[in-house]
Amino acid sequence: MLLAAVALGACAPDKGSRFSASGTSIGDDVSGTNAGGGLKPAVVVRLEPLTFEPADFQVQVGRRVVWKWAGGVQHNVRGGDEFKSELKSSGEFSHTFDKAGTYEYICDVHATTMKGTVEVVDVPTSPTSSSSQP
Ligand SMILES: [Cu+2]
Repeated sequence: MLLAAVALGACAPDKGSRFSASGTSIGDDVSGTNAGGGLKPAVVVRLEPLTFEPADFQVQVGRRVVWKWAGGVQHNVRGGDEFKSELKSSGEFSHTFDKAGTYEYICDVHATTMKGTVEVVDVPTSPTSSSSQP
């Protein structure tokens, strides 16, 4: 009994710390939280005069994407019914993707050249990491 408890006790924290050392940001985002407001964006997309850079990319569920106006040209960012920014020529807009899926977005002003796709993927969660914490 005692031996088993000691062995477990010695083993669990070690495992836990190795886990968090290798995947800190991922674990925090997913299990932690409600809103993730203070987190760094996972991706920053620049709005160049006629394109999004990068236009197509992948993020994990719960991560925030920021669009930054770079060229002094009026643009907006609209992803169907999911998110929509104002029409403006500077500043930024951000959106946090809470569900996995593929989200196409465009700039309404330059819809022929400014379009992209965000692929939101589930984060693999390790079954033991949350329950092994004291
Ligand atoms: Cu535009």
